[in-house]
Amino acid sequence: KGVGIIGVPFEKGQKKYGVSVAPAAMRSAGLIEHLKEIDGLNVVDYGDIETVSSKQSVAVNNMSHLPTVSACNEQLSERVSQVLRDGRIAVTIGGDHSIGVGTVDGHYKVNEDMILIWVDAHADINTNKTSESGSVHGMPVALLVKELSDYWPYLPTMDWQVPKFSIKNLGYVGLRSVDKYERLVIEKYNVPTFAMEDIEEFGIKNSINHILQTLDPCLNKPIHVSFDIDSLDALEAPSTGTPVRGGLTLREAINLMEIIYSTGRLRAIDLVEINPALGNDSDRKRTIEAGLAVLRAGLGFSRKGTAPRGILDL
Ligand code: DIR
Ligand code: MN
Ligand code: MN
Ligand code: MN
Repeated sequence: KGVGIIGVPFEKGQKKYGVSVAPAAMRSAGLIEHLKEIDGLNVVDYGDIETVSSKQSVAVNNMSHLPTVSACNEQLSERVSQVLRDGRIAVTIGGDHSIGVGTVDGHYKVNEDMILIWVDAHADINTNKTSESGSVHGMPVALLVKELSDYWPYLPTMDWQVPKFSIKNLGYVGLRSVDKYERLVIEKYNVPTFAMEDIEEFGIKNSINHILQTLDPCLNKPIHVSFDIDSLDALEAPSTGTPVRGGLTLREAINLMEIIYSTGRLRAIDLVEINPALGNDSDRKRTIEAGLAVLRAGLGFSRKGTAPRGILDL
């Protein structure tokens, strides 16, 4: 059982300073050590993606920093593929959520039958025509899915990324801030979605099981979880760029990740939008701890404690 860690110190998919510091902050909070404490988990750090500001001056209407976002994701996609080909679970620490383009693209290249669980307060399925912010972190899902490719103009610098992933393999958990056209797309394609009101009704366990069952009735496909820390309630994870009240408790998020882990098919986790520059020390600490808890739950940490190696050792 192995995992490969990738850091992506990237923040050009949104407008606030600080989300690029998250990989360093997570590492100094003991990310690698904490994961190594999980029974039988072999952890390799694949380092950080080099993020450079692109010199290319292409401008696409209502899409900020596209060449820079594209350059980062092109490298990230390769790195994720490499980790997966090494037989490891790819754990990517963002960075803002625009890096979901690279992680999912990289995963799809290795596992074409993958399903994608997008855990977020937001649906991130705007195009440059529907976005009210022009920030690419609100657009990664729309860039990835082939069904929406006709809704985009030609995107210079993005030729490396051909959308092949089908929206039929996507599910949402935690939504509570969905833009008008995003809702239209979700309804048009009938994307299995457990927004907060649905989680209230069915509970987190039934919600995720229903999504897994719907996307993959035979229950044998590789799973990718793209986890935006703002899916958590703003009280649980205050240090994030677009916090929304009324979200998942950390207990629900841990349980969600435990359930997905227990399928034995979780192949990639993204943890994005932690912004250590926002809030005070206590906010920062709480948010990073929440992120660590989510990752550990997704990688097999048991809240019951570590199993003894052999009963006779006692
Ligand atoms: C909004 C906010 N829907 C947008 N999206 C965020 O900018 O498109 N995603 N914050 O994480
Ligand atoms: Mn997001
Ligand atoms: Mn979000
Ligand atoms: Mn966000």
